[in-house]
Amino acid sequence: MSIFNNSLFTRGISRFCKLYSYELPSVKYCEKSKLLNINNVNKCYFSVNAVKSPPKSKYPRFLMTLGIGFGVGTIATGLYLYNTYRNINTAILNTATGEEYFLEKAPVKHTVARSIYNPLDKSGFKITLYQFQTCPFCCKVRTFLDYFGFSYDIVEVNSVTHKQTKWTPYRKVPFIVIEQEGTQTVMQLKDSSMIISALMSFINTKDKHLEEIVKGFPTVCFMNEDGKKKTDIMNKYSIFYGERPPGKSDEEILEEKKWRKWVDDVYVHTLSPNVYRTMNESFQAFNWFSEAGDWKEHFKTWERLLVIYVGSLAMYLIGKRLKKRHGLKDDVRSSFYEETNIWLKEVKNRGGKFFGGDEPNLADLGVYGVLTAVEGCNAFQDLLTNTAINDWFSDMKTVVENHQGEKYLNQRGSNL
Ligand SMILES: N[C@@H](CCC(=O)N[C@@H](CS)C(=O)NCC(=O)O)C(=O)O
Repeated sequence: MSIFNNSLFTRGISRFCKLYSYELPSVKYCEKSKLLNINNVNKCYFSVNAVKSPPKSKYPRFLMTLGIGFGVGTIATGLYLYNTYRNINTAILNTATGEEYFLEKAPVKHTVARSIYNPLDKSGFKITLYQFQTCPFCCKVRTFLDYFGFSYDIVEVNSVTHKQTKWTPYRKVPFIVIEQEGTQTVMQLKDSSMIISALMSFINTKDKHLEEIVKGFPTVCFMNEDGKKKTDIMNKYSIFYGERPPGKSDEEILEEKKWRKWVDDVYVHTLSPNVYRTMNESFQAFNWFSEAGDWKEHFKTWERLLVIYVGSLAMYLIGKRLKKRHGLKDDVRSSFYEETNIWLKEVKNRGGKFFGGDEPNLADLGVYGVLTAVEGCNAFQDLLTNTAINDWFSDMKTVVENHQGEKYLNQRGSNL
């Protein structure tokens, strides 16, 4: 996106300069009397060769360049100030009603990288997950879908060309497209936590259709502390329980929500600086991503190599910035272990196998999901050696891979 913007910007500037280096000299070469004569102005403009050129001097060119620089600077500053002023003074009117999740028609079909089918899924949904195989947010959504036994197709998005997502203005993954068997309804659910909350609410409420549920998650616009407009999704960590007793105390509901948010706001940010800690580890991680994501299958060779080489260098550098931004220690591994231990202590305090008790809840699925994104990296091997995560992690793997939550989806039945 930024490359595209930069090239547009550069093209704009070069056109601007071309325009002026042509027009300004043509005016300059005109005799004063001709310039004053309205009838002669056009003639003068379009017949540069007909007018005798005065001897060239470097100073007017220098002054002209200075003038252009000054003009461009003034315009840029003006636009910046205008934008800042507009941001601060434009009232934010949130009219979102959840209608933004509905598409007029199903998007063009792209190659399905993998299909997961579970005969116990009676929802009638045809779900397509658009993802990067090793993006932690995508791994979180896959973990949720697998645990509850949803059937779904996977479209692997090309992270260089984004060819598969050109039809939508949403610039991130994961998102899912849901078509409903026997109806024209097509929905696009965006953001990993919103997707999980909406589908969990669907499982929990027999009397509500997904079409109504998504309206409880409107996308809202707000201003952050720096005066920048941002968007977020309301209630994205909230689950609707309908009339069915949730079988959980209020405290458990709040704790689950709090730790799901911790996964997105804290835990996930310990991953990148660890995975891309050194140039070597970064390169090794990208090679693993290529293997796990079957990039040979989905990308052209040059695209795959470009992503591996440029990506590993870029992420190594970005990893350093992320370390600062998210307040990780210089020894990034120790931050990774510390946060993991905080989580394991919470699990232990609850006394069960999982944070959710005998069965995992959405916080368990969140932590496990994002960790699977780095399972093949050195950082994860170090985590296994230096913390006691192994037991919880392998218990989670068993329940997710065996779709142990499928009974809940099966009991919920069809959306219709
Ligand atoms: N809050 C979003 C974050 C998603 C996100 O940041 N995805 C990254 C990939 S891990 C992305 O799509 N970045 C844009 C890009 O790579 O083009 C979610 O939970 O789904």
